[in-house]
Amino acid sequence: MLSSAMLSSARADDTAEVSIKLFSFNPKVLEVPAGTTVVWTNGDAIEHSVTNGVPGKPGGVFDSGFFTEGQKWSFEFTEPGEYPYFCRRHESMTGVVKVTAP
Ligand SMILES: [Cu+2]
Repeated sequence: MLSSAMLSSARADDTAEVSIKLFSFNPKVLEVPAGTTVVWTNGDAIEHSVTNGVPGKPGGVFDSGFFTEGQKWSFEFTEPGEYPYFCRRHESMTGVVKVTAP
């Protein structure tokens, strides 16, 4: 049985989703408030990565490593700012997470 305290602590807006399909991140530009966990889901039958920075110049904030079809990887963004990212294996694949003040 759910108590009212449990209900009030459940925050459905704490996560945001990015799908990876046909060698692209969707949405390519995602804006979220600080404290949001972003979940990437790979819908391609090939490995991709979600790597902070720009191709050839990783930023070092996050790097998923390679993950494949049906797998998910998530990262919680706690600091406002702009976080570009790319796939290490397919450098035409780029995206941005824009984190605003909560
Ligand atoms: Cu890739």
